[in-house]
Amino acid sequence: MTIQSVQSWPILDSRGNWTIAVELTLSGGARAQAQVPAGASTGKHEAVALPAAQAAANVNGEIAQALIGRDATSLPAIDQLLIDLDGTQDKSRLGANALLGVSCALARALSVAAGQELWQTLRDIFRPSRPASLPRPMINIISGGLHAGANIEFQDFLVIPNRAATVREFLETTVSIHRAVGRALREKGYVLTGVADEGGWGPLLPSNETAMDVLSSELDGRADIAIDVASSHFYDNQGNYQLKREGVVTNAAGITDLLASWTERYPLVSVEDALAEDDWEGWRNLTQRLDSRLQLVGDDFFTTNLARVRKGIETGCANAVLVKMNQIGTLSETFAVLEAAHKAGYRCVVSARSGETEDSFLADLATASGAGQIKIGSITRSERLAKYNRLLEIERSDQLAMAGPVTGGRG
Ligand code: 2PG
Ligand code: MG
Repeated sequence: MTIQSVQSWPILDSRGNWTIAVELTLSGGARAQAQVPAGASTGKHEAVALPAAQAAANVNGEIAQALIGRDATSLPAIDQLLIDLDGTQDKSRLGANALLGVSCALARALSVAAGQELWQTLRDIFRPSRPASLPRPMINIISGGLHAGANIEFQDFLVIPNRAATVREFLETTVSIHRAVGRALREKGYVLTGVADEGGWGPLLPSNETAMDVLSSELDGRADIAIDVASSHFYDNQGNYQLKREGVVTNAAGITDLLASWTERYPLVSVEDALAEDDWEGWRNLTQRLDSRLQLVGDDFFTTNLARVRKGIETGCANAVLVKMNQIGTLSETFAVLEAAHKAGYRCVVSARSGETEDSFLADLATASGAGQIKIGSITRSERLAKYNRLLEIERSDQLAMAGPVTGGRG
């Protein structure tokens, strides 16, 4: 079976920005598409996405030329060919978005050719050391930072429905909490202008702590809390974290103290990017202090980059990895990060971007890899629901266990 054609064209993402779709056809006639997302709070060490028109032109030109007629049966071999063809460390010549679109479209075409579910094909190709399972989600309820007009600095306030036993149950719980929080925000008189980039509320609040207060008051024991501090985006590169809305300037130790105090006051179990992307010393201290109490997730800190994840493991930084395919650019490299993290006892959270498409690929990726957790935004906006609804579909048709609750701390 060979690759017969590869084509790409610009499409719009959920923020109305241009991204790309890629369609790939195999010699047997199987054909499939993939769409590529884009971040707003991007990490400095992410692979480079080129403007959509340029990325599409690269797929239609140089990449198609290199792939047409090639054996399609080994996705890792095609990924390696793409990496070599690009030839840069950061995928800046052909574009990480161009490479990822091709990698994902090929995976899907192979699943069509095999008459399998996408998650089964991914599992068979990459054979992860953990069994496939439905991921437990962390679901956005209140947004701040770059996803909500910088109303407050911390970017995501999410719930983990730890008591739910099925996808349907965790969605029911979350819909009810999302509504209750919306009602509470209105009753308290906070300005609400619809939903933010990931479908959570983006209220004008006086402080980050207010978001924790409002969210925790509506949980009723049904869920725990996760946050994404996304701290690189309010860090001045000189040791200072600027909480402008509260008129406070603090440092790594100050943020660590704040989080430690929040573990005592709220059902907080997971914190992402508590500290800036290159503050390795701060991360080590944070991990020493809170490793047993919190899941400490690296997003901008790791950028799904194997070298950075390995360095984090060796130096005792963080205890979990946020996994975003477009931060690195191919499926093979994404699975390499998942494997390295799991082998070291680090947990993984498969994540969407704030600029998403209606592609549901992540639901299959999280299931196939046994990642255990997924972060794809809130329970409004169709680019989010495409993924939740795909999880419902997988749950309905396949006998898969749901990953266990997310506890604070390692283990
Ligand atoms: C994050 C993501 C998703 P973005 O920071 O985790 O919430 O945001 O895609 O803007 O980087
Ligand atoms: Mg993040």
